[in-house]
Order: sequence, then structure tokens, then C-alpha cells
Amino acid sequence: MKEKLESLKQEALEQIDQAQTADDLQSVRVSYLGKKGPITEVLRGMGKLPAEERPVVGELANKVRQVIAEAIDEKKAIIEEKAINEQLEKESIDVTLPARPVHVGGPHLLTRMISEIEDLFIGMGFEVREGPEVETDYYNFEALNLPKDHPARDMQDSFYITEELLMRTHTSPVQARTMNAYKGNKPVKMICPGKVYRRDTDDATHSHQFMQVEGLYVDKNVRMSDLKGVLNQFAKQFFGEEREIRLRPSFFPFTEPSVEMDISCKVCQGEGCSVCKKTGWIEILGGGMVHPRVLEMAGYDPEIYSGFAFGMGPERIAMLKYGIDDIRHFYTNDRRFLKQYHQA
Ligand code: 2NL
Repeated sequence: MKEKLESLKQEALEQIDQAQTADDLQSVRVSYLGKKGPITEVLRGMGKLPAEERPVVGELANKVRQVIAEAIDEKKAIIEEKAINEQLEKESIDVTLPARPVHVGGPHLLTRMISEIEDLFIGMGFEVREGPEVETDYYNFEALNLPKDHPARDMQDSFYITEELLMRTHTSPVQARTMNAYKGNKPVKMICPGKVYRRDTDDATHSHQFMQVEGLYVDKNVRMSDLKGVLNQFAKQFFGEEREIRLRPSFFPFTEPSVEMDISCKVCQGEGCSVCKKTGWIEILGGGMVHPRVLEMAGYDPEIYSGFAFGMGPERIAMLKYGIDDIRHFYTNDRRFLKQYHQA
């Protein structure tokens, strides 16, 4: 009987050793330790043994049972650990791998141009103001010395909504409104960026909707030299220290005298090339001294106050800065175009 138990033990331990899975172990457990297993059978048959052998065999059988049970538990722990390790191996992530790039958008080139322009003028003490895109005829035209019979007020040139309302054709009405609000007794130093509308057929250089940044400085003793100083500072900061500016006489209904500002051509350093049409100079913006009628209508006494104003087109400036050949690129949103000007 002892030998039988001993060999059962060896047999079971061998099978446990060979077991690969939890299922294998479970069947070893059932076949050796189960109710119908050989050890249970030995214990059941104890009655037939001589009385003095019973405790010895009983103890041995229990011991064998215990050894097998322990071996199964041990092996089970090993199998479980192996399974966990395999899973960890399979599911491991390499945290040192470079991350997949996340494609984020960025401000539109025009938005960036306008922010840069704003920053430069803020640096010179100007405040930034915005106003409505749907304007009254009064603020868009009348208050800017464009009376009812002025050719610029032709129905063909603007988007009229009613007789009295239209899409603004420039951002000047924001400045006229500001002067009105200050009631003629406070200096004004502002720029106003925004969308404007003209009834044009779109082509490489025309768009029915585009951007404008206008500036206005009204105070006592504001002179043409102040305009020139401010514009010179802007041009050098925006286009580069090495750029020169020049003012040429021009005409606008809302300024007198009026000027246009050129910057020296960067491509040919003033020698003359195709970019500057052989002149050495590139036109950037228009401006002048605020017309006394405009000051007067806004409630400023032109005998006491004077001012300068200017206006520029961010599209034109971006086209010159980056060599963009078609204004429609700004509004057709081809990502191949937009992406080139993305900045983090
Ligand atoms: C241009 C020229 C200009 C102004 C805008 C202005 C505004 C007020 C009074 C007087 Cl409230 N003038 N604005 C003056 C001269 C020129 O714009 O070529 N813009 C793209």
C-alpha cells in the first residue's frame, strides 16, 4: 500500500511538472485528488487493512494528498505568473517612441499680418477699435466728405442694402464714429482693422471683400511730419530697417493734403526691377492730413485740432512681403497655400 501511494505521488508530481495550462492542472487535481481518485480510494479501503497499519497508511495518504495539492498550487502560481508576463510583453508600449504629430491649424496669414500691424501701432500709443460692417450712408460717406453727388457713391461701386444702409467700403466710419463719441474735446489715436466691401469683379488684384487697416491721430498741433515719422517707423519695423520711405502727393476726399507712401524696393535695392516696375519704389499705403470738413462734422474745431489719417490693405502688404501673385489665394482656402504660412 505504501509503495502504491509512493508511486501515485511520483506519477502525479510528474504530470504536474508537465502541465502547461491551468486546465491541465485542474485535470490532474481531479484525477488524483477527486472523489473518484486513487487516494480517496485508498482511504476508503482502509477498513480492510489490519488495525495497526491504518494510522500509518492514513497518515501517508494524507501526506501524499497534501504534497500533491501543494505542488499543484505552486505550479498554478508559476503558470499564472507566466501568463501575466506574456500579456505584459504583448501589451507593452514603448514610451520612448516619438509621438504621432498632431496637425493643428494656425492663424490665417491675413490675421497674422493684421496682428503684426496692430502690435507696431500699439507700440506707438494707438488703440485698436472695431465697428460694424453694415454702415449707414452717413458714416461711410457723408461724414468723410463724400457728399451725395460724389462719384465714389455710385450704386455700381458699393453693396447697398437699403437707400441708407450699405456694406462699408472702408473702415473710416469706425474712426468717424469714435471722433463723434469723443464730442470734439479729446485726442484720438487709433487704428481700425476690418473687412470692407466693394462691388468689384474678382480677379488677381481685385476682391469684392478684403481687409483694411486705417489709422487716425487727432490732437492739437498734429503735423504732416508726425505722419511721416509714424509711417517711417512702421515701414522700418514691418519691412526691415534698411528700407527707405518716400511720400508722393495724391488725392483722397477725406484728407488735404493727401499723400501716398512708397518703400524702397528690396528686390533691386532701388535699381529698378520687375517687382517695382523699374521705379525702385513700391506703393504701400495712402494717407494725409484729415480734411477740415471731416473734423468739423465730427465736432472737432479745425482751428484748434488737426490730425493725420492713413489706410493700408493687408492683402497687398502680404502679397509684397511674400511674393503672392493672386489676391484670391487669401479667400479660396486651398490648404496648400494656407499651410505655407502656418506658424506655431
Ligand atoms: C488707402 C488710403 C486712406 C484715410 C484712408 C481717413 C479716415 C478719416 C479721416 C480721414 Cl476718419 N482719412 N482715412 C485717409 C487717407 C487714405 O486710405 O489707400 N487705403 C487702402
